[in-house]
Amino acid sequence: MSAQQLPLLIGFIVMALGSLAIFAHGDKRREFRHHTQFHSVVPFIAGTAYLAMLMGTGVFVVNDVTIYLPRYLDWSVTTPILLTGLILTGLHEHPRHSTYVLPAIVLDVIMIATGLLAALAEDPGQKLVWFAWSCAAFLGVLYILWRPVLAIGDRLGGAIETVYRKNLVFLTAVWLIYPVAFAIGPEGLRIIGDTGSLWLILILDVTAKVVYSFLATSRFRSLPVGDASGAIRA
Ligand code: RET
Repeated sequence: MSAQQLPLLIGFIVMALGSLAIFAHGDKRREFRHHTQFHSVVPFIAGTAYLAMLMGTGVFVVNDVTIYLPRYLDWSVTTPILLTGLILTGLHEHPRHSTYVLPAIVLDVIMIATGLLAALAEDPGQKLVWFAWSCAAFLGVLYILWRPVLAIGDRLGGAIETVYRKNLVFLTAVWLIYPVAFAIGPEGLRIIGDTGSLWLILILDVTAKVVYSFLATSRFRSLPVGDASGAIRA
């Protein structure tokens, strides 16, 4: 097994087991069970991507840099799921406010797609443009989470708002490290090499997907039925 394959194998195993653990432990009450479903599929998707990368499917070299295509495909599906779960929590499941979900997903998918373009771009100037564009889309996502959704959630109040705030802080803190990891990695300034970058992204992915999802779904267990007022009224 090569040095690159070990973090990929660990990623596959941790994601597969994490998916099962989240499904087994998450809240099963009617009002909250969709969060358990959302969050347990996230590591399942990531496990699929890690399996593909472990076998070398969709892994290719461009301009001396190894590009892991399954990683970007994974992120473009899992990050919208994570955002949808978080935004629904912040909006207390109110269908009236769910219009915030789509713009957040669009910005998020642009962030991942232009991140892939930044990785693929050979010209340093073009690479910088795509990196900056990806960061701009990311700021848009953070704006939606921290301004309108937080304001609506605060107005609606209740214990579910505390869950939103805790999940929001955790998600923001972890997601902010991704652009830094990209910038210092082989696709960017090449301060760390391919293997180091795989380990760093493994730690981030396990934290953002398994640890976050486990905590996020566990937090619903402490909520009384009826707290997601929008779901009950709808
Ligand atoms: C990229 C490219 C450079 C600029 C930015 C990026 C942001 C990536 C993020 C990824 C989050 C991934 C998660 C995966 C787990 O499900 C694409 C590295 C801003 C925020 C949370």
